[in-house]
Amino acid sequence: MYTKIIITVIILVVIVAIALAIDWSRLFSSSNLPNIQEEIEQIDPSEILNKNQNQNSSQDSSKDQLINNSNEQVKIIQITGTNFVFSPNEIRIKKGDQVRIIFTSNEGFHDWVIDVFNAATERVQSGQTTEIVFIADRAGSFEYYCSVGNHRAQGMVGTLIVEE
Ligand SMILES: [Cu+2]
Repeated sequence: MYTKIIITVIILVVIVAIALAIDWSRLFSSSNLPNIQEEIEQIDPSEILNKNQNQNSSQDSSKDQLINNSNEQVKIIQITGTNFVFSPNEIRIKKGDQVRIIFTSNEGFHDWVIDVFNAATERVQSGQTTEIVFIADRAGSFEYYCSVGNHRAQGMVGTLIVEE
């Protein structure tokens, strides 16, 4: 009677040991490595997305801070570009103004660049609009231009006048 119970227990222990051994071999077998890699790949894009979102939100908040910290008004200036003219080609603002350039291409591939304030929009195709914000912290008369191809040489320029 006792020997039967002992034999049964031994058999059960052996079965459990075999089951554990199979699980361990699965864990360390190379066949599971692709699954692990898939999990890593599935996680990484979302982490990157989150990082991008964080960067975007921090950029947005820094822009908001710029706007909030400035006592001057935000000057919203709409500019259009065609081949090869800016309209308007003269803009007057006050020193310290925060400037929001809203640039639309009505014809061709263009951008809006002003070196002295280190400001440049994206390059946009006809029908597209882009914008950029900067602070005009220097008085003077400065040229803005389109940096695409030879557009600047073809006269795609204008003057930003920053008054004291
Ligand atoms: Cu251009």
